[in-house]
Amino acid sequence: MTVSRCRIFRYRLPLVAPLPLAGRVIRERAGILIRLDSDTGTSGWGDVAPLPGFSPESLGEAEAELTAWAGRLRGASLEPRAHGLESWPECGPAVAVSPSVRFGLETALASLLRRMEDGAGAELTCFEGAVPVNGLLAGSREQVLADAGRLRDEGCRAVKLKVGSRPVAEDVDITGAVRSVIGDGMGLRLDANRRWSLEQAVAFGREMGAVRVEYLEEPLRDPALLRELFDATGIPVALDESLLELRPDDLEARPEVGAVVLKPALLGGVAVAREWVGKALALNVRPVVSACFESGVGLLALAGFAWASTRDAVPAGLDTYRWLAADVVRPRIPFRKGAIQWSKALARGHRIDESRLSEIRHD
Ligand code: OSB
Ligand code: MG
Repeated sequence: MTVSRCRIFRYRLPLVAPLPLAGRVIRERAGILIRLDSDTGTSGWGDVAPLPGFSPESLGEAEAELTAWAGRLRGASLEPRAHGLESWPECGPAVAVSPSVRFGLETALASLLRRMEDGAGAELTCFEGAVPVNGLLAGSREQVLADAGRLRDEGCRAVKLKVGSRPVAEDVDITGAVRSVIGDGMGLRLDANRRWSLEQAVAFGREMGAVRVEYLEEPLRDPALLRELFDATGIPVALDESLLELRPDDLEARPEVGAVVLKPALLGGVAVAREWVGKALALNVRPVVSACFESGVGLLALAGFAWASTRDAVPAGLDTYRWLAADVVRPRIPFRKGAIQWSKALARGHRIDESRLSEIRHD
């Protein structure tokens, strides 16, 4: 079987509220869908959406790369049971690919191959499972506490609160308030996006006293001090931004690391993220598969990857989908009981909404 066509479409999705990200504010989510068609009449969709402030590549750069790939992929042969781009002779490691582009190409290929094996049916990626979602808490105190209550009532198993942008004493207070709202039964994760000095983080940990948290994600401006923070507070840390400077083997001999936050669109695709999952599980570190505000196409790929990685054992960072006021998948992907449940039967009821797409012509 060969790739008969590779089409590229731009999308722009409104957000439910302006989203503060790495010192800027985005008001809509722009990205690209790629559609690979096989000569046997099956297609696979992939999502390429560099995140401003986080991705090294811009959307324009990703688009230029994809246009080049579209030409290269036409006529490429497909090996049904192969995994990832590496197994495609035309697309080996020698070809430079930006992280978001690799994620989109790999997932489009994986969904195409999966559908060829399953016998088409639905248009979207099929996996069978229910992936628990880590509810994301950001914004004002009122907003955070209201969302925490709602997520608890929905049956969510874990929430992640953004900290580090208020004075430490206020973060201590709001963390305790969230714990009171969610009770003892839910995981509480904190993400400081490297805003604290060691002194601030130690003060936070000490003032928190008995309030239990699962981990503190990227607490420090200087990540070289994470071990010192752990020794002073006993709170495990999660690595997110730091992973871009590390290799999976670097997780060895890091007792302070309790979790790794894996965003395939930033790390350089699913194959790379899979290596992190393997190493993390071997070391008893929790792999938390997470999103970067992808559309429903990317979200389903991430949910499928999370399911393949840890089944329902680790709530995944997929609540970013809630920020999208519209989607390219119609109807929207449902969240039920704090989880993304998906199956071949459900997938058949969903379609790509082409009215949301504008095709980029290339030759
Ligand atoms: O700081 O972890 C972050 C999404 C995009 C960019 C950065 C981050 C995030 C998330 C994803 O928080 C959601 C999650 O991890 O639960
Ligand atoms: Mg983070």
